[in-house]
Amino acid sequence: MNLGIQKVEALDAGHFVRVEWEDGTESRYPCVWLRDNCQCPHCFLRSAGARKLVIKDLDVNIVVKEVTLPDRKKIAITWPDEHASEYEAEWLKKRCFSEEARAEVRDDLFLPERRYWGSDLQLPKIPFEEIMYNDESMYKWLCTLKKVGIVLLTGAATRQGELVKLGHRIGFLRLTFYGPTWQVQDKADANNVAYTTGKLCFHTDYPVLQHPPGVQFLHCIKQTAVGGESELVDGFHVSNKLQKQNPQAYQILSSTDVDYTDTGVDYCDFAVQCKQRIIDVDSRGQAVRINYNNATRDTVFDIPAEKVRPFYAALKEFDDLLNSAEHKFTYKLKPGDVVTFDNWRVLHGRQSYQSGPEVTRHLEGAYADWDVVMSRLRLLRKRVFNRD
Ligand code: OGA
Ligand code: NM2
Ligand code: ZN
Ligand code: ZN
Repeated sequence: MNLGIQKVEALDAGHFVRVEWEDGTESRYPCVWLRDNCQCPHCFLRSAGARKLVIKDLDVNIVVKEVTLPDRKKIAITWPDEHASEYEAEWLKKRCFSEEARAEVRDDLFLPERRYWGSDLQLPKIPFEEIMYNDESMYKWLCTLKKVGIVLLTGAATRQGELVKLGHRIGFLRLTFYGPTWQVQDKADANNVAYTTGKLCFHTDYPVLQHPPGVQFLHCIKQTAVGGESELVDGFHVSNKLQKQNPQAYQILSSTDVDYTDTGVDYCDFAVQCKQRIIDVDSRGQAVRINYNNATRDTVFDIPAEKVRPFYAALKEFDDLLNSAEHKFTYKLKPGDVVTFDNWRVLHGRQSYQSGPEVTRHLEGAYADWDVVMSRLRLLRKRVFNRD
């Protein structure tokens, strides 16, 4: 849809430019924004797609001297200092300031659509091989990961190193103190509760990091005969429920700074500390990240004593909802399965299993950042479907 422009004029004593499109609709652009976004080589470095103009040189009260329509595909502006700018119709259209146009661009850039689920989850599955060789499958994987929060990749080789390949396919993995990838198995003197045969209650990984990993991969290399089942729950769905059922608990969990701690040696030695809200919300109060790992929640608790019991009561309400049969999805990983999930949204756990002299269960794990995953998704959309 390459809509042309039929008319352009200055409004508001030159503080706005009004564009009338060929279909009769209009867009209004503040002049300070137009001047700031001049696309000429003096103001903009095309090779980097980045602004050269600095704020010091921007007059926030600037008005246009003249605006013209050289042809239906662009407008031209002359500024009071005779600087000349041109803006293409398509470029302007995408940057229209109307509520609807901004919502459309926002949705396109960040894919905020969520499909909530409970125990009825139809676990999305894609063969691991397809992801490695087919861009369309890769795109579908990442879109589903964003929308549903979980995708199972099936049929991977049952050896270490497959997640490194997956990481190369996306771009790169997130290195943490537990290494570029990490081995989930029963270990002597475990430096993390995950490296035992014990039950893991619902948690998100690594809330002790200021920017917890956005995406987690768990590759099943070996699975034990009895126990070791995986559990999953949609943390955003449950947060919404909590907000409705118990607004006070939601308020406490979304505002209380909880201390997390993790000390030990792995990739290198570490002594990590962080404060996180268990339910992180955006400016509109919508949950955008769950930060909850009961194992690494610190004994230090930096809140006034009288707020402590109400906090625990709120946490128990949330934990009960997470564990309700209606919300919990249970399955058992098979060797060759790679579960990929949104670690900011989906809480995961595992049932305990028998310990013994032999390693009977082995997962290789890795993390990626949402920035890297979303970047790959946008590039795939552009290359595979020729759209941006
Ligand atoms: C972990 C974890 C799940 C499992 O290592 O953080 O949650 O099934 N593991 O062992
Ligand atoms: N592991 C699995 O928050 C956490 O401690 C998550 C991280 C050890 C890499 C566990
Ligand atoms: Zn310029
Ligand atoms: Zn975990």
